[in-house]
Amino acid sequence: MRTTNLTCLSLVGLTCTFAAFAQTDQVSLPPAPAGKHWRLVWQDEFDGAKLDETKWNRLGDSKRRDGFWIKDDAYLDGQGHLLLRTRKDGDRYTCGAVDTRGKFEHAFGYYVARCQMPKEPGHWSAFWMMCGGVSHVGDGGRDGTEIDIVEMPWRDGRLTMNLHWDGYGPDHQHAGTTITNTAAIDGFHDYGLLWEPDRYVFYVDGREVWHTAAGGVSQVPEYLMLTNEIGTWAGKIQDAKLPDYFKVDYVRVYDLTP
Ligand SMILES: [Ca+2]
Repeated sequence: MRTTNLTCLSLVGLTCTFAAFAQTDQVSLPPAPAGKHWRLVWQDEFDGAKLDETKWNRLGDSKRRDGFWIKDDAYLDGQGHLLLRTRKDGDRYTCGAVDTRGKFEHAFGYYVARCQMPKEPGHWSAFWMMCGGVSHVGDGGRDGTEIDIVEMPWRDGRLTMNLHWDGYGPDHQHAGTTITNTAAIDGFHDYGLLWEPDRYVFYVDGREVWHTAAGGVSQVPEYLMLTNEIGTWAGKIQDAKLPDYFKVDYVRVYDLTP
């Protein structure tokens, strides 16, 4: 984000406030259907010194997989980013997570987060959506689907996008894909979801990587989640040089309007 702002400043000499607004318009969005256009309906640029808790809940302090979600591990760096930190705290490993449950819940539209993934093994980052209906068995995923816009448990450029519905017990249903994008190992990248009433389309840096109608497509509002989690899916946390960070530059949500 800072790079973009500097570019805007150097090119047109405008204020930071205007540069940030101009950047909002520079997000690459999926093509809008004829007669419609995208409207920004919710965003957090993570500017300022403190996380806006009118938008986000910091999760914890609670056990989560092989570690703990700790509120103090979710904070702003003062340079326009949300940091979800993973660290060793005595004998335990802790990390940060936030969601918008009860604060922003939405169905359909385009959702994008610009993220820099962690480097070290044993923990993974995700940008995803969730609702209570995920646990309802029956009606496929129409009554709620866990939508994993991106998860990166590996450090070789593999990314995975997943859907889960009808609970997490014997009736659990799943669809997913794994892609390789070695560019994702370094720097910030955009992870997007176009959620239409009859399909989902997943994007990395504005490029479609998967589309599906698995589960019949959720028809209910869902909240956003940005999480880091500790577990062996991502390798051995004991081998990690900590602290390590999942950085998020912004989250933006767009709706189609006439
Ligand atoms: Ca269901």
